[in-house]
Amino acid sequence: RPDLFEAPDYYNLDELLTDEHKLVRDAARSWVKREVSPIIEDYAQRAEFPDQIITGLAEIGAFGPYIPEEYGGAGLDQISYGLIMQEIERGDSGVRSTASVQSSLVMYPIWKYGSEEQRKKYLPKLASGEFMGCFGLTEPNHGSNPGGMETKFKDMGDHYLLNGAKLWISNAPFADIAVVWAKNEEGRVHGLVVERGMEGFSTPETHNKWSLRASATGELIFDNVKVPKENLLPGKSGLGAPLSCLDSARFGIAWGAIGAAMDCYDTALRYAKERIQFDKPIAATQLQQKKLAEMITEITKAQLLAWRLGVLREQGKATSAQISMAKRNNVDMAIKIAREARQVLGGMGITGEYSIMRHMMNLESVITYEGTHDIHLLITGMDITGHAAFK
Ligand code: TGC
Ligand code: FAD
Repeated sequence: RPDLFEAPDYYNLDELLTDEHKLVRDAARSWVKREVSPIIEDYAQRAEFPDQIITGLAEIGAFGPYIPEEYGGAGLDQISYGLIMQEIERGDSGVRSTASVQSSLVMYPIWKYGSEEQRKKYLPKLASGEFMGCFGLTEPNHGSNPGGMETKFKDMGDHYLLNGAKLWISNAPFADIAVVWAKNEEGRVHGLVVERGMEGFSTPETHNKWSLRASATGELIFDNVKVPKENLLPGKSGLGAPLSCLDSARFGIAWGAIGAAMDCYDTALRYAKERIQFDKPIAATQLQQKKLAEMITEITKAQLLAWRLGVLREQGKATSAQISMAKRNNVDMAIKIAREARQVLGGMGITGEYSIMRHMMNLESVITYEGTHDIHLLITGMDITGHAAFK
């Protein structure tokens, strides 16, 4: 019942937002209510990505919210980007994944590290949804430790020869282009744009997911793929290049997770007020109030964290470790709220009649991708102690 959704704003955070922020957020919110919430459960049940929403995502500015307008982006600020992600993830984390990948992991590296020709060739089409992209960093043997990647390319004079494989790649099954991170003969990481149709490039879909079912996930296989030299991103090499893209995506996830938590809280609150047991609403019992009161407290703290991070990021002052803290905290907050909210609904909580169980399962991916819960803790640990415990 998406028409009933009201976003909690316990600390009057709206007062910290500009008119433009509210306009952008409200447009995304009403689009999600209209186009995503009514259909998403069905698509998740069928494990299918609803590709009819691509045009709408582009229209609400979800593809490249902060990419300059000259390249087709929406030219918005970081808080607007966060608010769009929040509203989309209120609908479904998988749909937000598609938008995160397109914006922060495909458009961002092309904008930041691409040549002017690459920007003009790809960005407007990615912003309009005419092209969809994916980002290949993770490999079968290298997830948390992407620096160990084995995918490699060789300079063949007039082209590069790419070999290797990427696993767990969002949007891979339908992507027109892939931003792929691979090592050259000296072992230096570079980004390459690989286009669908290049010989030796295939994208088999990953099936049997219990999480993020409305998002298409797959592999990227490179079997002697000839990549034109002009497809190498010339602006930056080294692991820092893909990791800086992750900063942008993790920032969006810190906001997105709030959307999923809001939807769970809102659903649980409404249900608790309506559900009568022992002749009174379960909302009148102390145990359910404890759950609901803790949910709104945690959502409010997460909102403040995200907002402040948005200000810092807009000023170019947010550190990677600050972004890690917000991603970790907010996703953990959301998954705990989803688990509690599901219990408030009793047996009804396990059905697809309500969105909570879907959010809960989706968040198992969100707490794992873009750096696991553990890795983000270790990033904070390294930041405050100076010791990298993951090495
Ligand atoms: P380390 O030696 O620490 O760093 C290598 C170079 O990178 C620099 N750097 C960063 N630069 C920009 N942003 C960051 N966040 C950075 N973190 C590190 C660093 O300064 C260094 O630069 P230089 O010039 O000295 O070479 O690297 P490490 O190999 O020890 O690894 C560090 C660690 C573990 C934190 C990193 O590898 C990591 O974050 N691992 C997690 C992997 C991960 O998050 N993968 C995500 C894959 S994409 C995805 O999941 C998409 S999900 C779909 C969706 O978004 O919806
Ligand atoms: P591993 O790295 O093998 O970790 C397994 C466990 O060990 C985790 O609990 C981890 O925290 C722990 N661990 C690892 N190292 C340490 C350590 N040093 N100390 C303590 N504990 C440790 N990747 C992409 O490149 N592009 C995508 O679009 C993308 N989309 C994804 C979509 C989905 C649905 C999923 C599930 C994943 C996606 N990923 C993507 C991959 C994702 O980023 C990785 O799954 C994630 O980085 C973790 O890697 P792993 O799965 O190999 O786990």
